[in-house]
Amino acid sequence: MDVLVINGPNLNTLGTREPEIYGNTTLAVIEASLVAQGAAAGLDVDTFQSNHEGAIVDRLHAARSDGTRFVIINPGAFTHTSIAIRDAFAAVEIPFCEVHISNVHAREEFRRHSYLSDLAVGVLTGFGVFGYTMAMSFAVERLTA
Ligand code: CA2
Repeated sequence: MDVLVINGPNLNTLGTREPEIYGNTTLAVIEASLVAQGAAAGLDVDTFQSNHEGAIVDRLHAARSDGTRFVIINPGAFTHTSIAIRDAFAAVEIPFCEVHISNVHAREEFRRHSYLSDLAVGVLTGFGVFGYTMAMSFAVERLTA
């Protein structure tokens, strides 16, 4: 596929709790919308969610040989902890955009550091689930230009 959308831990429960922070859209709806947005531009989009760090590392390794040209990732809490996911991105050398639904800079101090941001093409944080749409628009622009 062309674009891989990865969501990390707990994001499978989107839309079911803490709607004041994360809204009430489910991950299934977000993923379907991104697949449609990519398809409208002639791009194949795959989606992946895991609560397990190693599974995300494995999926990134697989992306190296499955044709993935761009990754959109909301790493969830692994943003702030995972050198392993950082190292996987560095190894596969696939450009990526980091997305956060909430504004991580307006929350606890520990959310202000990301192990991924300096490797990312760009970071979208605080735009709600619209951040995923914005990231996909960027991917379409980049891959179809
Ligand atoms: O704002 C974001 O998108 C985050 O990546 C979400 C992570 C958090 O650890 C990051 O600091 C910022 C947490 C995801 C938790 O997912 C939930 C889903 C539904 C309800 C509650 C949490």
